[in-house]
Amino acid sequence: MSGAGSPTTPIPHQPGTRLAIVAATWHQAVMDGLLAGALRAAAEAGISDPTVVRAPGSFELPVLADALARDHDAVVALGVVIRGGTPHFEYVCAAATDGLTRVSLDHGVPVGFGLLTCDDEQQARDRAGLPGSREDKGHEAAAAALTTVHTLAGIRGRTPGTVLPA
Ligand code: DLZ
Repeated sequence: MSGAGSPTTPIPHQPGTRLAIVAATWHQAVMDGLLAGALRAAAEAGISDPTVVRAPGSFELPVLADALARDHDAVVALGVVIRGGTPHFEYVCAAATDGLTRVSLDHGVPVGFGLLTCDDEQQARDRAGLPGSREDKGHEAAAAALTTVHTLAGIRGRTPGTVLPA
């Protein structure tokens, strides 16, 4: 998937938002970049103390996201899976993706999808928000979750007949 065309809209200022970040631990340097990007997005929204929880691997992201979605307004899930020589990659990526989608819909809570599924370590570094990276997927995932919190609040609290701003 190309990163071209990503939005440049600012993250809404919403300091009271209960934000949780769940981050896997495989591929530490890349994970450090993703986590730093997500925390920067939180700070841009005025959130200074998000909950941060570590998962052993990306496969465990959904169960932890599920627990966090019960008492947070948004969850950001971060992980890196690198393709190996067996079909294991497909299973871990599919389980994490399906599980996170289910958490979001079951709880009605936005889950930022910051799971990198890459052919090699270099592809992951290019997307990790590290010095020299082309993209910053941790920031992107947190920005998407926080923007969606704002949109959902507008939908759920709106006066019938009003048109939400674009
Ligand atoms: C087992 C495994 C492998 C081979 N690769 C990765 C990876 O690249 N990224 C990641 O986040 N986790 C990996 N794991 C661990 C699984 O996600 C999971 O933690 C274990 O299978 C234990 O349930």
